[in-house]
Amino acid sequence: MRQRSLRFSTVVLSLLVMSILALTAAPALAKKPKKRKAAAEKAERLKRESEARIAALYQMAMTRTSQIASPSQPVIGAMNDSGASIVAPVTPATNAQFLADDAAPPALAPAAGTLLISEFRLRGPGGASDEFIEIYNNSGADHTVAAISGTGYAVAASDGVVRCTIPNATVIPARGHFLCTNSVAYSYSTYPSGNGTTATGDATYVTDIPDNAGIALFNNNTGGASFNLANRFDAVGSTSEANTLYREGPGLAVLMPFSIDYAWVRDECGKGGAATLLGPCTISTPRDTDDNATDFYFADTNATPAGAGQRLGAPGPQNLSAPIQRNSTITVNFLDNTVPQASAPNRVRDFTADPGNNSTFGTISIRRRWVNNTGANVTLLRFRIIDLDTFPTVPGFADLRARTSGAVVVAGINDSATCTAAGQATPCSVTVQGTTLEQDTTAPNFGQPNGGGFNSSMSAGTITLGTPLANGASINLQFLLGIQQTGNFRFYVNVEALP
Ligand SMILES: [Ca+2]
Ligand SMILES: [Ca+2]
Ligand SMILES: [Ca+2]
Repeated sequence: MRQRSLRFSTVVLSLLVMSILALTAAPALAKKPKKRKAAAEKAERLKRESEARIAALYQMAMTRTSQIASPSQPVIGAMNDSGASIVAPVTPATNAQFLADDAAPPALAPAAGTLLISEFRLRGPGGASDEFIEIYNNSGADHTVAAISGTGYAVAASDGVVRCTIPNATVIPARGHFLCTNSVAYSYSTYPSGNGTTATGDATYVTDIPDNAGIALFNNNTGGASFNLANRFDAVGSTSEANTLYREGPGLAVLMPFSIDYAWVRDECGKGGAATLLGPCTISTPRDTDDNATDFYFADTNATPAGAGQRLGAPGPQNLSAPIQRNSTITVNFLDNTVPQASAPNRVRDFTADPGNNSTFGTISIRRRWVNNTGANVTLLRFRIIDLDTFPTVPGFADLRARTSGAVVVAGINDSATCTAAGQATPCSVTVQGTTLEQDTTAPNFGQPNGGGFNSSMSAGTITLGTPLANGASINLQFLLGIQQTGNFRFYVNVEALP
């Protein structure tokens, strides 16, 4: 059979990435004011918040204007391989914070949206209790837990019973995570996390959460009447959840109780996990429209039809030690800026059939140079797939499977920046390091035998505590994708790094 070559779309703009960041409010976590001053201070706070919202909207308008005026701008820091020109990544604005103010009272009632449930499952290969609930700090500022009552924030199910407490004084880093797991059967504890750590629970519980039940995060663990809408950060549940306190909007699709390796994942691209939407991601942090069905997608390692559509992907539980999204400070370049993005060495097509490795129609290797602009040594570097074309297949669209790859040496580079970073003059020969599909292969899990998809992560294993990537230094990396069907494709990742 004659193989078709891949076709590529030619879309360019990213409009909303920084706008979303700019609109994110920091929690105001000052000391509790005296009661007699409370009313006056509340009025003052409301005034400040109003001004801040106007400032944020103004900044958003400015950001949009400047981005529209620069049509070659790629998704910032993320890898755009749907056709955009990644020639000169711009330096994005800082994560502007508008509500942090030492004089403000604690923004704890309700503070909805400050912390989110970003990923979870209520069953897995380990059975009904193979559960985790991942909490995400949806702001550009560290969040210090300070409950309005009790000993911390609570992750509770719709039976009103606290599963995990996030203890008072816990600091959840800006854009960081906290992981709550059911210690009876949680099975993802060997999935990589931070330096020397894996995705173990930061807090654990033992009481099963029923399939399709709702869960919520509250600003206290007192329970009872204190679990109410005003005290709720976030909630997610299915359409079969009767108590609206434990879901947002009509709810998620009801899952059949299959003990599969799945997760509900909050969309970080803005396309809701759509299989056939080419073009840039419109966001790069977890989406929260307060409508669960819009904000989450379902994925599992076999693309199982379980009631919520099919989508190849994987769980990616993140805990306090996990690397944090660094799209704005770890920037991406072509491996060789003197040739088009679809040409070698920036993109290398291998037509060799390799069905055993999910590459029936060969592979595509996407090669980029990443620059550490964080201002510090990077000691851990990985990439989370937030959008791609994969299984199930759709006519005209590719079916790509993320694979582990090794290092390759690439000669004939004429890009002076790439050569300089490698300590050479042009033309030069550089090493492009491989990336590793991160999996949990400890029973009862089988890793990702069909290859990586949505929410899978790929690590740059040469970056470690002992061999960090210095500030200003580069690393050349390849991302190897098996091709099970040719066609149009896109492939977007978020950068996750420590510190
Ligand atoms: Ca369960
Ligand atoms: Ca929400
Ligand atoms: Ca996650």
